Amino acid sequence: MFCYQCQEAAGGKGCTLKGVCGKDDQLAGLMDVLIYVTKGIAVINSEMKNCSADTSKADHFILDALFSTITNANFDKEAIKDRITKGLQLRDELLKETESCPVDFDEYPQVSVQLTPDQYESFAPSVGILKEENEDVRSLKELVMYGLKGLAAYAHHALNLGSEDESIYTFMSDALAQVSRNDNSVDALVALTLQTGEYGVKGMALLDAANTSHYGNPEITKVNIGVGTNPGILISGHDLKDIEELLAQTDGTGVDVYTHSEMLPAHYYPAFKKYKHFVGNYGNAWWKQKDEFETFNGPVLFTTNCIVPPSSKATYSDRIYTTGSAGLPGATHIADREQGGQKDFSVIIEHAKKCAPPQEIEKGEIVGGFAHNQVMALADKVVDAVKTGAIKKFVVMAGCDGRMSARGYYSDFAKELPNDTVILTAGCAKYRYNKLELGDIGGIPRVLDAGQCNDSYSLAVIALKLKEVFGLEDINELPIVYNIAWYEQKAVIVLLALLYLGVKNIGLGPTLPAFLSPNVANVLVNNFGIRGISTVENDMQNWINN
Ligand code: FS2
Ligand code: SF4
Repeated sequence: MFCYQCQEAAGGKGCTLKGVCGKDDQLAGLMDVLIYVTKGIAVINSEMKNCSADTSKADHFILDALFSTITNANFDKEAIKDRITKGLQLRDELLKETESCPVDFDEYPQVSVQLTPDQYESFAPSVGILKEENEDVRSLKELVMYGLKGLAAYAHHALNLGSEDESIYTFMSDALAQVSRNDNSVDALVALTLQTGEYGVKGMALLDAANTSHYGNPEITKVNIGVGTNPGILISGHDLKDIEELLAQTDGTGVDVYTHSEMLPAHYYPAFKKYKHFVGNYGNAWWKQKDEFETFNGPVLFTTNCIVPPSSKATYSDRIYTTGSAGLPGATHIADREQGGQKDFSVIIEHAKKCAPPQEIEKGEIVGGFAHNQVMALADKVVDAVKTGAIKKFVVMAGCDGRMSARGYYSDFAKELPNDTVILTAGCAKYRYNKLELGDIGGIPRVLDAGQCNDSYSLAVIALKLKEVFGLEDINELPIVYNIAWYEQKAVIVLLALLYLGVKNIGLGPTLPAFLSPNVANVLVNNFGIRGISTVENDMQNWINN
């Protein structure tokens, strides 16, 4: 196997024997085959769109296939094999349809590959990413692929809420087709990378509109981090449609619902506040789940990543459920909703009723809900604070958390920031500082949490609005410093989106991506000022106190 798509890539280079995430050689190979088959579908789909055909089945397949290969989303080999089989069937159906719209696919072996399930694993070594020999071309192709995976995740959540944007689907198929070719120049791939960022902005805007039109605009909310006395279900991941249905189905059952990790921002939406049994948030970022699921006592539902495969000694393995693109061997998978219907969470609810209530691991409240609409409602206060000098700088510390000890940097950085700075955050990165007592500036909390990683879009909207209010020409003239933590591929699309919006000098850590070749890293450094982190002391001096 060779995989270097996330921040934990072994030795800062790539996982070769087994993934640090827990993905083994067989699963990594199956995912390579799924990506290969998906590229074949995208090549055909890209052409079919020119023939005004109905491409929705292929569009939706592509979203799920890419999403299921994101780090920590799906560890279930059978589920990945099943997707390959369905992908090959879909590819054949699409090829039949092209008879009315003849196209030549000769240069794409992804379109003609013939495989039976017993051949999937042995075929994998012939389609791994190292098959692309040119290091820079490989780097750019994978940068685009990881951006597309992140975009697929966000478009998938929007689709679950009935929101779609044909231009995003067209771009995804075209981009997958482009990276499937052997004749790409570095310049063409650099252009494609920036275009991926453009569609990243569109994808996050689509999801933002879908979320807010269904559930209202996030508003300032205090979230309980203690526990109640009823048994509970812990819901993790990012999918708001899933939590909507779970909250409705648990209402009046005597089972409470708690959010975990990236689901915390569900509390900020007005639509979910009516539920008395929506008790609070349990635990911290994803990587602490091995301890926190033990003490939660009840079932855990993963709607997306980040799953950590339980160890053989874990007592909670039989309490894990997955749904959507998420998967874990041994866990019960909740089937997709039929069109117009709901998912059926009754098996989890019945399981919860037999469990003890969660054990308290902390007490108190955290505050969040500072997405663009809420921050704009406070705009006068914020602008005044900037004008009077009460706020000197905003520091965007969005992105992901992870288990690497070097990430202690982010807690220390937040603690060391001067009292006239405000942290703008989104994503699970926030758990490094959202429980610190950082106080407020004239009533504005010093940590403003916009929501999930996709709500980084909100931070961009806020920046663009501030640029307008202050009458600036360039977003980079704002007193905003970017110190972003990344882990998986959704952070890649967020980064590409920020680059597309013209944001320069982004600090990226705790390590730069292994998939950036030295030359590609140089392009990012020279054109966008991307910079790695060093020590808290140095970065404070160079980025904040300069
Ligand atoms: Fe955190 Fe994991 Fe949000 Fe990522 S819970 S690293 O999926 O997308 O952020
Ligand atoms: Fe390694 Fe990350 Fe790939 Fe897992 S997803 S195999 S940790 S690079």
